[in-house]
Amino acid sequence: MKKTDPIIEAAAKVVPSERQLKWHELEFYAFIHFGINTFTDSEWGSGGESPELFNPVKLNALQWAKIIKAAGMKALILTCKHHDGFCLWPSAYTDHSVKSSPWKDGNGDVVKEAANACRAVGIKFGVYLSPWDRHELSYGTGERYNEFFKNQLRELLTNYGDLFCVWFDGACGEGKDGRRQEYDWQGYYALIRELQPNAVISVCGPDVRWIGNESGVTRRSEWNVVPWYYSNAECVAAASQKDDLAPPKKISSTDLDLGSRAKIKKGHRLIWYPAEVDVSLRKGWFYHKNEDLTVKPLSKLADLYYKSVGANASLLLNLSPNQDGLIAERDMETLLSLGAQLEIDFNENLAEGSVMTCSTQLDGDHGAQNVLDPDKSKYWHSGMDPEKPWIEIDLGDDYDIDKVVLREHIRTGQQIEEFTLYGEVEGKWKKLSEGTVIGSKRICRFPELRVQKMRLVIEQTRCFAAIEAFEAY
Ligand code: FUL
Repeated sequence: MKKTDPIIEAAAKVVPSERQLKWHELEFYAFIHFGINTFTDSEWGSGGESPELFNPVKLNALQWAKIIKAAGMKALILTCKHHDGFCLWPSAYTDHSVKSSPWKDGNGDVVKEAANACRAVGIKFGVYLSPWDRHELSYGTGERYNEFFKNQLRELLTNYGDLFCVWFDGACGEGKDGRRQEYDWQGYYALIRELQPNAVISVCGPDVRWIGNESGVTRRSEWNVVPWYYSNAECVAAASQKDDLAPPKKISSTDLDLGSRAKIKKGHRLIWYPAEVDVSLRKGWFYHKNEDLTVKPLSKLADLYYKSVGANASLLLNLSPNQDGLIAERDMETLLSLGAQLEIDFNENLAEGSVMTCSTQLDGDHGAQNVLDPDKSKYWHSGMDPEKPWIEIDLGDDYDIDKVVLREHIRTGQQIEEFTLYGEVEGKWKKLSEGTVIGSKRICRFPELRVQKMRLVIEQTRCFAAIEAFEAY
């Protein structure tokens, strides 16, 4: 039996928390950027905007939720407060909110409407709360602002039902001579764990990692297991857009290699810190009429989906309701066509009912047939330190296939470092696809081929191979 390096062995033992496992299952969900910026035609408000401007007369959160669901997304994260400090809920700690606006005579609550709409259609709800607040006078005072921020956070954590996510943005454009606020991250996290223990804390938080750009680009290998310091990378309030004055940092979410053997060999403590791709349907995050023509076409969206969800990263697609409080026609049509396209793409799993074999297995309970069982606790396990183990599928007949979906059993960690997928053509194995990590989900796409048998070879793994699902389309 070959001896595995102790550091690699340690990496192979890092596993996700229950809340992260639940988050992995969501795969594709929506951001909504909506607020005072929607009414001032800007992306970053100054904090000096009048709440009088906020009046989305036709606001219909049910329209948002229904479109999100029809597009194939499973949750929504709402910008409850962006950098301008305007709150979409009637916070008791500031007047800079919906309660000072003409909308519903100051009696409205967008957060409540959005949370209820999500519940009504059966998707999850999460909150975005910008730590950087350009309106709040106590910003920059240290403890006083931290108390204010925790009070607002508590309102969101207690009044809107179960949250699946709290999204903290690292952006801060105060500049060199601006106010400097030291955030009490640990205090924020403790409050979230206490009041919403199932919610992941994303970006400036320990559970979900920012992909490192806002254009939907993923790395060749998105590792879930990375050195711990990446969970701090965004917390320095200096890492996002428009932040030209920030000093270059040594550790960055944009690093190309986060978790390869070479990276983790340095022996730093390792954590489960999976990636999320945040990208907007339009050019900007907020609605601007003059960006109506920038709505991404279906082909681009499908590509984004395959390159994120299909490459072990979740996709957080941003929508921008307009001044009426509605998702505009063009955006809606594109989203509905995306939902329809995904349904067609994954309409019938041709692997169902097939026969699986394998080169090696841990024991009688971990055979290859398990990968066809929808029960997530059943998986193929190769046994320890295997030499290029494989599983093979016999579809029982010839089928035209152009996609194979693979899932590692991540409950037992992320193990696979390299794989090749073959199809049998006229008695010979032809390479269909190859890649590095599989992780939570890998979608292999290749030119359509008529095949009956396919073989997945695990070329390199950390300690063993554990595959939970093999699907063919
Ligand atoms: C960035 C912000 O500055 C943008 O306005 C937007 O909210 C994006 C999701 O994150 O850091």
